[in-house]
Amino acid sequence: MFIDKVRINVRGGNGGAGCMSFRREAHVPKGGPDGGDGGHGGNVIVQADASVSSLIEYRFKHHFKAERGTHGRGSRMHGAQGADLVLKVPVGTVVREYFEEEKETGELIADLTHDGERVTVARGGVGGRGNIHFVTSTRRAPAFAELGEPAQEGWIELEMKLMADAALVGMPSAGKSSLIAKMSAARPKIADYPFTTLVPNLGVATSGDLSFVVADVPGLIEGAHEGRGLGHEFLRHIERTALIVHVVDLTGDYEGRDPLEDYEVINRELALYAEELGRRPRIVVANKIDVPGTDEVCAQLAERVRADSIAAAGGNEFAPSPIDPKLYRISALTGKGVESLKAAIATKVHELREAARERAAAEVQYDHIWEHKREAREARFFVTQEGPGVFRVTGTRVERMVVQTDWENEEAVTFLQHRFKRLGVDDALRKAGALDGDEIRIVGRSFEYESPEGAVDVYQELDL
Ligand SMILES: Nc1nc2c(ncn2[C@@H]2O[C@H](COP(=O)(O)OP(=O)(O)OP(=O)(O)O)[C@@H](O)[C@H]2O)c(=O)[nH]1
Ligand SMILES: [Mg+2]
Repeated sequence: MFIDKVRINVRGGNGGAGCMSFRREAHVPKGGPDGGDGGHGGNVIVQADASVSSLIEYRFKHHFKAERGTHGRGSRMHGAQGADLVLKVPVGTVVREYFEEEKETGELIADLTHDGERVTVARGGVGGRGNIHFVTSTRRAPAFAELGEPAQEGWIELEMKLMADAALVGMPSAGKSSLIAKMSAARPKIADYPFTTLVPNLGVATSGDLSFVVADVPGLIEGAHEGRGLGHEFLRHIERTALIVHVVDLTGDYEGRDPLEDYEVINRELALYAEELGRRPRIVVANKIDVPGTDEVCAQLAERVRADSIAAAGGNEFAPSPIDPKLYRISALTGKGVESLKAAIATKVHELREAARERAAAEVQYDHIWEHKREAREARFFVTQEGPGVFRVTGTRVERMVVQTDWENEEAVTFLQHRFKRLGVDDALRKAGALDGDEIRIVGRSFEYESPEGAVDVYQELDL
């Protein structure tokens, strides 16, 4: 079918460790620090690519990892950066957070609707800084360096959604499948009973040197927005198409239905499903003009479309309107009028695509938004009391700092204490009621708490 969904685990590359080293030269007895930085780990990036048509690649392989950064070395030599891992997905892929343990989908990370659009889903770890960075007026020979930062890791959900440029919508038996068959190489089933089409058909139509993807959606009926008929699920797909091509059956399906009434019903259903769908750019098509006796109703429909177009432009006849003022008269059976309809759709689709591309370039910066959200979340930390005199501090950034510290090295630990103080961890502990001598746990480490003015001493490594 048209929805394809996979869940994968992504992990950036860890940062390389910074180096602790001192210059050694024959004639210099004790050289200054010269330990280089570790290289940054690579990121995992999801990128929309027009040449990829499915998520099949992610069906069987679920773990993806970018390259790690290498360690820094002496003589100020920096480690190499790990390469990014770019996962290519079809245009129209929605990327979300996924929580594997809870089996729950989280926030939207990105909706990749354009070729080349990308988002970083797991950042590589920053390389640890070498000891040359930790020189201060009082610390001339820092005998420590930072370890590399562990990379981000997590599950994401990729969902591919049907991406057609134009969707043919209308009542059952309006001739939507007949029309897609005339416009493209698609060969859907065509029959004189309603709901012949059960799943959308896709076709590629070409007009001059422009081409577009058109979808033939199952017929909509009154109440479709609340689940009547088959239309509801497919209204969801229409949400993603730039242009709606509304096909009206001039014969009222030989059932004596009023085509004008049909036209209103479909407009209403679209608007009720999503207000925004009611304002989506639209082209109206009158089908079955080959059937005698349809001229009058066709003229009435043309008048209605013109009026709706003006209304949609805010009552100004000369302003651009999302509804094409022209009614396209065709016969999907004989092919009459189909070429000029195709040309109109192609032109409109290309206009809309250009506009969307500009919009995407101007405003949609998923990386920015997502990064920001994630950073805010990671900067948070929490203090919980685990028992009498025992507190635990949790939070991504705080925990990462602990992991990045070389615990064998006293200077490195002192440096960590300064960072904690700056972040407000000490204050938060005091507010939570920690007293001198209490035990503070962070990831697998344990500290003795001393009031913020004093120092925090490490006294043991917990075996958790
Ligand atoms: N005379 C005439 N008949 C048409 C025309 N277009 C379609 N039909 C007939 O109308 C009936 C329905 O056509 P389909 O193309 O299956 O209609 P549909 O809109 O796809 O219908 P559903 O899939 O059921 O929603 C068939 O018998 C077609 O042959 C036309 O332009 N003129
Ligand atoms: Mg059909």
